[in-house]
Amino acid sequence: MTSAPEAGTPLPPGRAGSNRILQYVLHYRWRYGGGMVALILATIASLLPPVVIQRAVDDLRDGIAMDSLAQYAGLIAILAVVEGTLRYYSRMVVSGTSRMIEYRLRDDLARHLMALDHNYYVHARTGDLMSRATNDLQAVRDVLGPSLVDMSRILVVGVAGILFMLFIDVRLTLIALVYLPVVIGLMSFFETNVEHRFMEVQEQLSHLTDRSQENIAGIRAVKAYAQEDAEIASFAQANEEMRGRAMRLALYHSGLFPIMGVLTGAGTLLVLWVGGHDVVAGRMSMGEFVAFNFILAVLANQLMAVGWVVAMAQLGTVAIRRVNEVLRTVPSVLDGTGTPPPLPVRGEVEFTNVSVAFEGREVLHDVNLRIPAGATVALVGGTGAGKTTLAGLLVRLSDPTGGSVCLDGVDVREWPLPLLRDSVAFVPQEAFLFSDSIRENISYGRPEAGDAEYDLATRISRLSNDLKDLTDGLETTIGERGVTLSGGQKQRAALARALMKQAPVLVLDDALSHVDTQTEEQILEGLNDVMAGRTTILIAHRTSTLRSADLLAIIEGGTIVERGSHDELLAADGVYARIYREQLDAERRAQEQADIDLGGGGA
Ligand code: DGT
Ligand code: MG
Repeated sequence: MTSAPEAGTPLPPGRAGSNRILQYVLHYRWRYGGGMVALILATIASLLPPVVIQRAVDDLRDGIAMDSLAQYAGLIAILAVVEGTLRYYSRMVVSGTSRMIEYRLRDDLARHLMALDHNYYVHARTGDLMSRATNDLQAVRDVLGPSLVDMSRILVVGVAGILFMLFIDVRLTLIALVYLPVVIGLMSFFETNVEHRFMEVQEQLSHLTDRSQENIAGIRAVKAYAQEDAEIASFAQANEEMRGRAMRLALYHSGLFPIMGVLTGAGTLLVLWVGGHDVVAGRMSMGEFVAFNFILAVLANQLMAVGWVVAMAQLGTVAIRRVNEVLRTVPSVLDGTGTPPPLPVRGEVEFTNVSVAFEGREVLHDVNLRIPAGATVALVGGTGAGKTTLAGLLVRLSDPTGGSVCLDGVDVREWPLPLLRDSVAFVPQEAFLFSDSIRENISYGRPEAGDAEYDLATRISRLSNDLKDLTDGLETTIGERGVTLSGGQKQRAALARALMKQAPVLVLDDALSHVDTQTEEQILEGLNDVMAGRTTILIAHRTSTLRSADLLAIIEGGTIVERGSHDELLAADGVYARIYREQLDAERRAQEQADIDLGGGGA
């Protein structure tokens, strides 16, 4: 059998077609087995008192001594204690196991969500994932715990009860169960309906979670556009839809229970009538009649719960499917299995005939670029040109659809992912900070860093100037996603974080766009020192930033159309020269406008 991996050991991410939940159930088969045995014994213990009562009643008719009556009573009491203990044990074991499975699944889900790549999150919705990781996981636990116990109990009581009844009187048993076919028909009707309704409820819940999450995360945009009322109205509408769906589910969910009550009640009535006649006619003893009714009552009690349990099982099935859907997604970026590259990493980067397409649309094609170890290369191009996409290939945010990307002569797809990502410090276009202290944020991934490293990173990123103004310096907590910092501060914190890694390759994806020109120049100057001998890929729009690069690669129409140093490209008088002149013009006009404004204000 496939043994489930211990929580804490990395799982092979989502083998397609594997059913993680079933694997766990099989893994705990002995615990489940123990619980089931206890359950069966408890059930038998619960069905024995009627037999004792049968004897007692028959003995009573024949006239017995008080002390043998006390013996019967004592026996029933002992049976009750045995049953209770066994039932407690089985419920404890099975519920406990379901919680263990829940814990492992939660662990797996978290691990899997970390393993899934950029592409997955382009399509996934946060709220939906949150809903699956919480509500659905709970439903899975319930079905593998309490619901499983209930289902098994009903099954065992059903089979054992019917056997007991058959043993007493076959004809009466058939009469008592005349309604069973109706029950089975009803069950299948409710089953499909509950499943559909529950699916609808969970989908709407995902949608609601998603909306709340977006509204809270995007509260600034909501307020800036005065959309509070509109958002509230649209949320209310979604919530109303949720209520409607939940009510429809409740209709089916609770419907079977009372119907079962009526049916079992009718069965009991028939038995009383027919059985009563049998006793009067002497075809059945009084004891048998009492015992039969007793068992029937136990059975009816259990059957009434069938509706409830069927519904629960249905909910569980849907939830299992939704959790498995996430677990089964195979990440498209998998750890390389080739021979590891030689260490230490030098930082030579080479793009060969690289093309990238998103959903059939080609964004980059036939890109060739070699960056010698230690060089600084700038990627230049209009917005949407594919600069981020190209740089992202190096850390495998996605993989190229054609061609190859090599670091130190080894295809990045062959690299072990952790080593690859340790070797390349990537400062993304949108700085992301966690709601933690600045220290925790910049030491992200390097918790063991010492003071000297913090000093260097904050000095080069010029974050040190801001730290003086912050109440607690490095220990200042910066709110969710760094809301208490300015755009430029966030970018510099992200830069400091990347510098802490001291990786052989640094990628700055428009990482200084919110920093003023003067500070930017200071940062680049400082970077020159720390990056000596290391490779830097610089993406920027300002030509003042770009001119320091050894090589500029101009991307247009999905490929590199020009390359060379700043001076060479100006001399060539091509695309770069045009961009440069346009920027100079714009700056000059801005300056003139400022002079006019100043002059006008002074007059
Ligand atoms: P920027 O940052 O505005 O200066 O532009 P670039 O040059 O960094 O552009 P980039 O690489 O982010 O995007 C190039 C094109 O590819 C653009 O049309 C958007 C598209 N694209 C980028 N990432 C994805 C993705 O994950 N999925 C899809 N479907 N399209 C993407
Ligand atoms: Mg970009």
